[in-house]
Amino acid sequence: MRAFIALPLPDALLEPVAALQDGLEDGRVVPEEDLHITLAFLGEVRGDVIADIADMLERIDAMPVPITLDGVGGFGDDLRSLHLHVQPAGELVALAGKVKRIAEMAGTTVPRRRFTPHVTLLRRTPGPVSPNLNRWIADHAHTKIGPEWADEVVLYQSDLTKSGPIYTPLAEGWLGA
Ligand code: 2AM
Repeated sequence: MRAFIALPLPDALLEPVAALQDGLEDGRVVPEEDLHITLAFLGEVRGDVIADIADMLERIDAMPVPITLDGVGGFGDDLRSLHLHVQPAGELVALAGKVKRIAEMAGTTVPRRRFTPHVTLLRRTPGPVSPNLNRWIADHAHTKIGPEWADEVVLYQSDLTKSGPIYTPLAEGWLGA
């Protein structure tokens, strides 16, 4: 199955982020319950490996991490997704490293990529950006919300469908527990 490990967006950030998304059109807005910060994207993972990751994640020994949303960004020259940047606080970067090591201990190979923490807000068909969306981006370029504490790390299954990805939580670990 396709899987990743992420922090669900802390409750205190859900309302302000959903309010920001209200002004977004020109694409598929990520539903509030799916908002997250990916710590490690795993790709295709075997069921027995998933079980080992779940087991280790449920026993993770780490402290809550501060989440500050800071500015707007996008992926792709033709903007296939729009996101809020997350400040790469030392605690967050360290947690991403720890989670990656858990996945590797269980036998996955986590793609070697720079960790660029973000919260995807909108996915769209790549192509020209409408004036409305350009205005939204300009208006929100200096958005800063937080810090709020994230205290839950979740292993998700991701199924890609025509109407967007479906995320199913498979296991969770509590930070600071
Ligand atoms: P995105 O939101 O920027 O698309 C589930 O797909 C999660 O894993 C999403 O947060 C997605 O980021 C991220 N993701 C998908 N493919 C990825 C890849 N190849 N490398 C890193 N992260 C990826």
